[in-house]
Amino acid sequence: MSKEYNRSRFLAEFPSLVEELKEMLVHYGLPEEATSWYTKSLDYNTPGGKLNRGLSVVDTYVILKGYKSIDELPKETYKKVALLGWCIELLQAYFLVADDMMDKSITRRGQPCWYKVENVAEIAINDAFMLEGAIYMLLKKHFKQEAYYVDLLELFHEVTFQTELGQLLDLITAPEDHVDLSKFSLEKHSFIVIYKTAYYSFYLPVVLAMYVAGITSPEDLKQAHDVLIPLGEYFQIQDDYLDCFGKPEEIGKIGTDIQDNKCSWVVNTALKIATPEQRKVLDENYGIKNSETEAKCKALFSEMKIDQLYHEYEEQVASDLNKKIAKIDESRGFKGKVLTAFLNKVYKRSK
Ligand code: GPP
Ligand code: MG
Ligand code: MG
Ligand code: MG
Repeated sequence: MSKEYNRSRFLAEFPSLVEELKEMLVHYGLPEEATSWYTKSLDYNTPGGKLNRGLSVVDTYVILKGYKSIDELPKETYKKVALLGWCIELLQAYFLVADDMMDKSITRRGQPCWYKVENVAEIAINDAFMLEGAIYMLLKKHFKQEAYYVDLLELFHEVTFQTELGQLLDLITAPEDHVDLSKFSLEKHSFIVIYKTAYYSFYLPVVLAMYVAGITSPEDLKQAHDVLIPLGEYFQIQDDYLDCFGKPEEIGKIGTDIQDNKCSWVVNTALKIATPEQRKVLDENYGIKNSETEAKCKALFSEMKIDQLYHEYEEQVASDLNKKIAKIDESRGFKGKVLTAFLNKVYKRSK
C-alpha cells in the first residue's frame, strides 16, 4: 500500500476531529468568534507537516497485528488508532507553536510561524495550551472505557513533561545575552535531544500502538525504548545538521540555531576538534543575532568538514541500530520490524 494512500487516509480523519472539538465548544456555549479562532488555530498548526509521528502509530499497529496493509484493519479500529496518531500531531502542534516563540523562528512548514500571523502574537501562548487540551478532550471521548485509559493519560503526561525538561535545558544552555561555549558538551547535547525530541517523536507513537495491540510487558516496552531513544537522538542530530546545512525550501523553515546560541550537534562537534584559532572564530561569532557572524560560523563549519563527520556518524548509528534490532526477542509479540520501519523513514533524510 502506497505511502501517499496511507497519508491521505490519515488526513481524511482530521476534519471529523475538528468537528468533534467544535461540538464540545457548543456545549460550553462558547461565542462563535472564539470557536472560529480555535478552528483556525487547529487547521493552521496541526496537519501541515510530514505527519511521521501520527502515521507511525497506525503503521506500528498494522505491523504488530500482522496485517499487510491498513485496509485490513476494521474501520472502527483504524479510526481509533488514527485518533491516537492525531493526538501526537496535536502534541507536536502545541510544542511547535510554543517553540517557535521561544526560538524566535520565522517560518515553519513553509508558512509563517503561528505567532507571526497577523493579530495572533502572544495569543499563540493560549492557542498552544488549547492544542494540548484537545488531546485530553479527544482521549476522554474515545478511550475512557478502555482498561488502558489511565496508562494512556500517564504516558502522554510523562512524555510531555520529559519534552519540557529537554526544552528547559535547551533554553538555559542558550542564553541570549551571554555566549559561553565552554557550557556546551556532547553529553549535555545528548540529554537535550533525547528529552526534547526522542520521547515524544519515537517512543510515544510506538507505545501508543502497543497499548492498543495489548503488547505491554515491561520487557517489550524496554526493547522498544532501547532502540527508539537512540533513534530519536539521531533524528534530532539530523534536525541540528539541517538547521545549518539544509535548504530552507526543503526543510520548510529557516535555521536559527547559530544566531540563537543553541547547544547543537554541529557546534559541539566543531568545538571538539577546533584548533585554538578556529575556537577563537567561534567565540567571536557564535550566538550573535547578526547574519554576517552567522555566515562566518557556517564558513568555518564547512572548512572543518562537519558535514563529512555527520555522514560518518550517520553510517555508524544506522549500523549500530540495525544490529540492536536484529537482537530483538519477539517471543511476547513485539516485532523488530516496527523499529526497522522507523529507521528506514529517518535514515539519510534531507527534510
Ligand atoms: C525541537 O527543537 C523541540 C521541540 C519542538 C520541543 C519543544 C518543546 C516544548 C515543551 C515547547 P528545535 O527548536 O530544534 O525544533 P525546530 O528546529 O523544528 O524549531
Ligand atoms: Mg527549540
Ligand atoms: Mg525551534
Ligand atoms: Mg532545530
